[in-house]
Amino acid sequence: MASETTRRSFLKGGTLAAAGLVAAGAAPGAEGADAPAKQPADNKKQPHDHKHQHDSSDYSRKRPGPGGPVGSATDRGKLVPGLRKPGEPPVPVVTPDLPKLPFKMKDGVKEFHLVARHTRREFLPGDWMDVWGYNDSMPGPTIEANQGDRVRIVLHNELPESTVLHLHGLELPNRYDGVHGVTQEAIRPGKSFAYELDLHQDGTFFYHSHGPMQEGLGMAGLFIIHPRSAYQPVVDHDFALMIQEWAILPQSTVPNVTSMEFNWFTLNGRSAPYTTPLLVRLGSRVRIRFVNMSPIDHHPMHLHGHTFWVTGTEGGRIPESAWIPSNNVLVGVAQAREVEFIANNPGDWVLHCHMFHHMMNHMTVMVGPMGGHTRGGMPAGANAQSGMGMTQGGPALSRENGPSLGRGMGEHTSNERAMRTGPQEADKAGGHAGHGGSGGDMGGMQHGGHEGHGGTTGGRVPGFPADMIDMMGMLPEADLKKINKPETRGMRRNWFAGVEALHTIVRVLPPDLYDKVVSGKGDVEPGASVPGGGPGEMQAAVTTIITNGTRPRRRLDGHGAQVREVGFV
Ligand SMILES: [Cu+2]
Repeated sequence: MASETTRRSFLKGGTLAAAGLVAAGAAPGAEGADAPAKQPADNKKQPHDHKHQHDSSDYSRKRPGPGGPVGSATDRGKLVPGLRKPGEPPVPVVTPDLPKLPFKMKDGVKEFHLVARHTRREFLPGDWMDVWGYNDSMPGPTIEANQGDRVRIVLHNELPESTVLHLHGLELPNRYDGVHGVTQEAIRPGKSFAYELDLHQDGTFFYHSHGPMQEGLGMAGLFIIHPRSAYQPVVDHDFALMIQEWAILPQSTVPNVTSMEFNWFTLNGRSAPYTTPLLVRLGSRVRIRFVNMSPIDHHPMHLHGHTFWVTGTEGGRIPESAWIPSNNVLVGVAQAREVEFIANNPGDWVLHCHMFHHMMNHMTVMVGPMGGHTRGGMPAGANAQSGMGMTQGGPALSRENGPSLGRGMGEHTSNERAMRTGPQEADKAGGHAGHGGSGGDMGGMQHGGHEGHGGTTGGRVPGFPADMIDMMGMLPEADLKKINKPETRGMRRNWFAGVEALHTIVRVLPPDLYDKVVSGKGDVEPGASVPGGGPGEMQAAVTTIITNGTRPRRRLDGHGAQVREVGFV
């Protein structure tokens, strides 16, 4: 078997020919087990690091495949390099939806300036939240530097209160550690402080205020330090995502930083479907770095359609022998995780936190069986004692304890709701029951082809309504314009129906399509990036408006809680 031979020759240390083949980025030739082992003329120019110049010919770059046996270099693509040449410097990191912090060289020092102040961030189209950040960005702009750099980071405080800047994970002089009292005086409003250090580390770091409530308002940013020479095997794409969670009550735009329950979730300051997809060329090696700046929750980040290797933590690179294959990496609070994989499965693949509550925007009234019109609901609100989980009597889900233990923010827990969920006249299967329903009716929910079909009254099915995922058909025109960015060209028309909150999409695009999407040139049909998936339907009869109560057009229930408006267009 050709592949066996290849594998054996690789396990013996590989051949120079194989090294040259891979190093030259000869992806087409490297495809398939029977690829001819051409020897490029310039293989002598390649670096002497033979350890990673693997023969990847038994690992497919264009379709999913198992690769070599467990423990081998091509096992699930473990050490299969990207298409870049190994001698090139590390590929710059891409932080979707976030700017990079510029610097100026001053006497051999890279000088960065961070201005701490209030800013506003558009979590979803039209949903501007009042947060604190740096340089009018939240998270702050990404600091990108190289191992060996000397950097000076000057913090200018334009907040109405003192702050400090902590450079998280860096081994720096104690006086620059950014802990008020312990290592320095707090930086008063209007004042500045310069932090200066040599970067001997490399990896995924971040910076943040060391005031917990300031962190909770968003004062954090990514700090990526590239190694002197690129990690092997080389990657072609390097992304970084900061995860945050928020408690923002209806009709408010200011995060409640004392809450311990969260209804908004963001990646680089945006909620899906407003998160910008990660564009990846088919066959390339991809790194994704996660940083979790949530106050309380861990986030199991899950990628569809691929198996990745966990290659780094907040402490830096993990030795290859300790890499773990997975499709789901748990990112704990204030932890960083780096994963790498060969993007060999073409399509639009969601990348998301797998905690179900983190896959929804603002826990709307329509979500979950509690919202069913056949249920009485639970009284809103409770005191802090029961909210903290100290039960005073009865089980956790009793009428008294349930609101705090289950939905402590008090929203959508009232039994005095103005808007009911679920079909009101579901036995009119096939018709447009409930059209224009007033008051408590969830006017306009379509049956027949959608939820509650087959003549069944949804309310008779325990658990209904759970999510009504078929409802997410259409967004208002203005929101659509913001969500459909150049990076979404060629996706199915209603791609946004399936992603909320901690979601983004990794688009693994064949080279021609990748070039078109990246350049913005050339025609791209809807659905072009989902092989055989069709162009996607817009459900013209149903519109779902994602609301959070911050915009005037929103409809409120009896307690001002946010709802989704659903109706015919
Ligand atoms: Cu999560």
